[in-house]
Amino acid sequence: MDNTYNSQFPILNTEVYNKRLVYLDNAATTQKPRQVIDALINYYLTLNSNIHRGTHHLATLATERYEGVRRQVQQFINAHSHREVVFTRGTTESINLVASSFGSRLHQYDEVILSGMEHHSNIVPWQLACQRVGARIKVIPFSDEGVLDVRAYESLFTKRTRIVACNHVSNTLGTINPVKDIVDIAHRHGVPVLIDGAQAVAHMAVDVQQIGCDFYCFSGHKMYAPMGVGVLYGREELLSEMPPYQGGGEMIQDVTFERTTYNELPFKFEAGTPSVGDVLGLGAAIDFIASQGIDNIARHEDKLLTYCTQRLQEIPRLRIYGTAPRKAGVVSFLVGNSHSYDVGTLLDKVGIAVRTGHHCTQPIMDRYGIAGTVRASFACYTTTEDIDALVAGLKRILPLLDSGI
Ligand code: C6P
Repeated sequence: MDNTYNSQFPILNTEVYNKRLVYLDNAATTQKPRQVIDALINYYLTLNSNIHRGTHHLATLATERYEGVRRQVQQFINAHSHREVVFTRGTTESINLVASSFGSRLHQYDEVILSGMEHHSNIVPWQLACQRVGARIKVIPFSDEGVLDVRAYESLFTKRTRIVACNHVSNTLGTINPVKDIVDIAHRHGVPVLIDGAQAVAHMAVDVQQIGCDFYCFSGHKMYAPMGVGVLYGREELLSEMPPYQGGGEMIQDVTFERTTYNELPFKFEAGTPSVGDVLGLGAAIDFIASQGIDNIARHEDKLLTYCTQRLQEIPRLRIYGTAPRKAGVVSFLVGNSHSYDVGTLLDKVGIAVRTGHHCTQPIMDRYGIAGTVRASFACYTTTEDIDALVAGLKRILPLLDSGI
């Protein structure tokens, strides 16, 4: 991996406050390569039309391309069928779809198991579903290092457990969770599992059949694609049984004022005009990842993680949150008693973009008794120079932090 990326990712040449931008906020969103931006522009320049509806040339072409990306996604995550790939607006919508549709089966006293390190997107939709019927949420605890307690997890199952939802990679701690084990244990109890893969798909090979999960959710914008598109993978058998999430155009077969029958999968879950251009951008992003090789990206980011973790030891009173043995390229930390926001604001002044705060994971913050962390997160174009810049930046701002500014 080298800085030829600067020509592929035009935004990486940006200067902030007359300094080279060091972009270390990739868990929030990755930057977009030129081929993704081109796919989006070309769609609006040459293809723009509504899909599945028209018989005209443009509509037919756009439909073919859109459905082509569905098959690309199918291959990308090794789904059994393209009918198992539903386009959504992002991870949040994918999880809400399942919590609302599959969640309509929940009854009073039923139980949903969530890990203690979930993003709010994988907590609140389940709370809403549980609150509607008087079901309840049980939480898998995790250690100080940020490792899920699998034994405690096993002990949470009862006859009333209806679903397990857990992330593949924690956006705050970086932990790579043992998703296959989580699924195997749940399946032994006859319980389906949703995996939130928002922080995984751009960083490691994902094979939904190998994991064995029932649902897998991710966002395009965290994998070099445009914002506004995401994916819900669902096992065909489950998706077939589930009621629609939203009603509207294209999700129907026949409509009268008395009753409606629904379209086949996956269209039953894609009501209304989709973000066609963004979906084509997602296809270009999958091509981009394939051109780099997902295993090369994973190796590169793993080296960066080791390097970053080592170099951060040079900063006095710096504590890393999340030290699991299996981690992705996410490093959360605090320096002394400084507020994460102060560190992030000062780093910004030297050109370094990190995220600060609770990262939409307040229960993790409560677990450690802190308000937030500073988070550096990597992508394929991140370099050791970027990490050197982070360390140099931290050294530079330390006196300001010490003086309480
Ligand atoms: N995490 C972060 O800075 P959406 O917003 O729908 O694309 O993704 C939601 C989401 C769900 N699960 C996980 C594990 C996530 O990390 C995110 C998004 C961003 O960490 C923005 S809060």
